[in-house]
Amino acid sequence: MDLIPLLEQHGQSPLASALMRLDGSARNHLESQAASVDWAEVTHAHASAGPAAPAPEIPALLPPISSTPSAQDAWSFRAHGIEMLAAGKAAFVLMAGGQGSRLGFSGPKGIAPLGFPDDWTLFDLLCRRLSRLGKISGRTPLFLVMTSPENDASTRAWFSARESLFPPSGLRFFQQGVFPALDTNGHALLASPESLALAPDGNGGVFLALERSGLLSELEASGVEWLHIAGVDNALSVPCDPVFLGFADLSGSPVSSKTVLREEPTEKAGVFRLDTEGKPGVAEYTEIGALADKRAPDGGLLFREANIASHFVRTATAARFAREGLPWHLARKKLATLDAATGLENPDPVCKYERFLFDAFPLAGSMSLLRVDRSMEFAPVKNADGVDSPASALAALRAQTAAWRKSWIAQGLSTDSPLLQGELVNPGLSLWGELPG
Ligand code: UD2
Repeated sequence: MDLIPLLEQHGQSPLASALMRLDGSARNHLESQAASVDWAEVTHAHASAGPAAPAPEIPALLPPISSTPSAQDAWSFRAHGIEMLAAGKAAFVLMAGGQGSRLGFSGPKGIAPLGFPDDWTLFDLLCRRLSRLGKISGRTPLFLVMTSPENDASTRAWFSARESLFPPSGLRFFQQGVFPALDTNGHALLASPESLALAPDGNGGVFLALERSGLLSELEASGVEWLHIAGVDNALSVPCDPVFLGFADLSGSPVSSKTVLREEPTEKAGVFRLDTEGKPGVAEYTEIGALADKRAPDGGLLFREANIASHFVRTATAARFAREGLPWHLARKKLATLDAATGLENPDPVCKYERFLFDAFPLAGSMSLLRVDRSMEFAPVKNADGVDSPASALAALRAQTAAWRKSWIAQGLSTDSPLLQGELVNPGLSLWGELPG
């Protein structure tokens, strides 16, 4: 079917009229963008999640159980995880398509200047920790970076300028999908007279993007059984953490997530929950509603397993998730856009549609939750200052270094050791406070 009638059929007459106002290369550009969009999916997203969509009824939900392994169990999980890393059975997938805009930084969050010692960025921390893991296990896990069209070039450029930090042979880049930004009537908006307003489709795009890039087949062919899929924001993130890998592999479930104890009802983190059929999932903080404050008999929050965006998913399960159409979630964002009908500036917040990767979890049947120590494992960088800021993340890194140094001195480390100098222990020297050796 020709493009114009197709657009008309899907209620996109304003875009059709915008096209008819153009000719030459401008028309070709807008036409090729419009032809690449699944307009039936756009109609579905706006109808199911848009401003006029019926509020999704919150099903009856129950709190899940998480595991907090003893030190002994953690060691055995770690030993099993290191064996798996040595055999190349796990890879690290970094969700890095989001921009550092809330930090006031216009580039990829992974390279945003944070005021850390030696100008370490979030990417620096991850590269050093992966290299340390390679030293411990004898094999550095493959490092896959999901970018978005807006930050792909600058992300790749950062890594290619630092080959000594992380070898290009161990890196793969892949782009997530984009989705049209709409006005409240569901009409596609323009970024310029000849281009659509397109935004990254949320971290739920990770499975389809892995498959479309061919990387899922490469991973399966090379014997990778587990994917550690994690957000870029967390300054304490240990990629392919062997304790987590061992725990996931021995859990018997195809999906495993790390959690921290949720004590603040207003914390901006999703909460793990079970539905009445026992299916696991996450209620995002933007949609949690009255569940946020519910209390258990012990006085603590009933839903106390906070999602820290760190998940192990079996590779075969990720391939299955890629074929599932995950639900859409609406975010209202201020975005410079033009009304397609008039070509004039759109003054209102746009309707941006995102998919969340944890919406695939109910399809897993079962999942296991590993409750970890927030002070050692979770310090996200989201805001320019205050809560979840570079300053709070640096404070967490300093506290972690202080705790490690205390245990090293107690183990007899000589006081003039380089490990006891400087502001922070180099993240490439110790992952869980083990003495480098
Ligand atoms: C995320 C989690 C939330 C909690 C919180 C903890 C989701 C949907 N929500 O909230 O439950 O764990 O983190 O800090 O996971 N990203 C992309 N592409 C996109 C959008 C996001 O790669 O299109 C990445 C982004 O770079 C980040 C991660 O996904 O690494 C989560 O970012 P977010 O902004 O989607 O979610 P957030 O931080 O509000």
